[in-house]
Amino acid sequence: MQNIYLEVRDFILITLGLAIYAMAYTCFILPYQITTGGVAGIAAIVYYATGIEVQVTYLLINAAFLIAAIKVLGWKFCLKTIYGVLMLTFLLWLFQRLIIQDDGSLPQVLGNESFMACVIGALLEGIALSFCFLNNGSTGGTDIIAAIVNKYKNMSLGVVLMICDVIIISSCYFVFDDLDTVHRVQKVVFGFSALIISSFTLDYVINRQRQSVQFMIFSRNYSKIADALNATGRGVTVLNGEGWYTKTERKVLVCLVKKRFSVEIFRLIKQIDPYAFLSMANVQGVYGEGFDQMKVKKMSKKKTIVFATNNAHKLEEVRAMLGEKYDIRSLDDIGCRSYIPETGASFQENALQKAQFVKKYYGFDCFADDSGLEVAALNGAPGILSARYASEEGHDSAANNAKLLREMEGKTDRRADFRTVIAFIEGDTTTYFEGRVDGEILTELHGDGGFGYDPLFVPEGCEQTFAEMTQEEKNAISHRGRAVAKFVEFLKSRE
Ligand code: ITT
Repeated sequence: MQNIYLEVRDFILITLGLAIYAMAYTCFILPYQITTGGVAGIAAIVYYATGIEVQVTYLLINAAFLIAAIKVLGWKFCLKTIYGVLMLTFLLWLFQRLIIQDDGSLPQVLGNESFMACVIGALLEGIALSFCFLNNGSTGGTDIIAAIVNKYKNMSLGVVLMICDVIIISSCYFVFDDLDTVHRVQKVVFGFSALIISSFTLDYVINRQRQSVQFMIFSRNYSKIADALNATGRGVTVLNGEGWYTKTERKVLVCLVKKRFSVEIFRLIKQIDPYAFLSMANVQGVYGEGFDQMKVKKMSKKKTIVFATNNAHKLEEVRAMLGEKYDIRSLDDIGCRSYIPETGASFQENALQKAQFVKKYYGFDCFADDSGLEVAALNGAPGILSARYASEEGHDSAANNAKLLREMEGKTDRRADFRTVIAFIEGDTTTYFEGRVDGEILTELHGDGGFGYDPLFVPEGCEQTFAEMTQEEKNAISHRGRAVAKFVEFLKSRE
């Protein structure tokens, strides 16, 4: 019931705001050929140039915006905007019918006082728009674009909209070709004046309505006052204090309310304790439940983590998986060109050795992986020797693949797996993450993507080798992809 009442109240106040807007626009803006910003400004320009009534252009442009908005945001979200657009279209039509003269022109109610018309029109527009916005309404236009963009991106449209307004208002210079340059410039100046006045009025009214105050209440009857404030739905905090002169314990109530409710608070306190001591201070902003939402973006400073690898392919794969949130630096990026020994007896030991090296000599939090191919028919070879399978210098993929094909000649059991172990050192703590993918070794090379043994390895359930897949396809199922996914989960769980 309360909700219905609030909705009906919103609609009534929005309608009132729209009526003031339509009246200001028809009586003070249009007859003096002033161009404001936004869709109303475009509609005005079309009207001055062609005589097409403003509500027609206004409705057509907004209908196009609304169709997009309904698709993206849904009906419910757009209901008040649809109402705003349709009602304003109707009211613009109505007010023009009410004052239109026999020759079809709109009367200049303030005679030759064009600038006065500009000031009054813009002031009333600002007040009217604040009525709409304060009651969750909208007049469509750029609000719709802002709502759509906001859904996907946390960006401020302010600058874009301001540029649009500047273009719209400036373009009225070209419409009045029967006027001399001075008068055309005057129209542009009036347009900007109107925009500035209405924006300032809008901000002023909205901020005044949102202005909050902080009461600090010192009273022996503090508990009764706190209960009474709570009973009106307001939050109260009790602070412990000490009266320095009397050396007695005092309780201080702190209560934040909208400024417009301050008289109500005074009354309530006076009824309970007429001798209460209290202060009221304007506060710049109040954020939290029942008040505004903080509109700052979270600091998005990326955390730097070093990936201890010399393998550019691996670096690229991992950056594709983690890069958005973390600044993944390579050994090259931190100036580490030393040979990092890998002398462990397992993937885990080797990964740890590499990560420890970076942590010890460069101080960065760091992760390293050790991966390799384990072929069942070769008793798990090449395993930790995967890079150096064909030669001691290592990393000769062609030679490694050729050797693997030779070793596998005539073997019917072609099962193999890739394994990755990641060691992550953060401060003093080391954590391991493991990933594995099973598959088969082919009898010939397929594909030229990926690296290492990719052209010979077909993962289980797939028909292509890793070398025939895109990087995303490989990352989604690969040993490293799986280990990194666990690593990402771990990083996320601590955010
Ligand atoms: P870093 O030690 O500098 O990180 P690396 O190339 O030696 O680079 P690994 O020790 O993790 O990397 O891997 C050893 C070898 O295993 C690697 O050179 C490849 O031949 C093979 N390998 C690892 N991951 C692979 C993958 O995703 N696809 C194909 N081959 C891979």
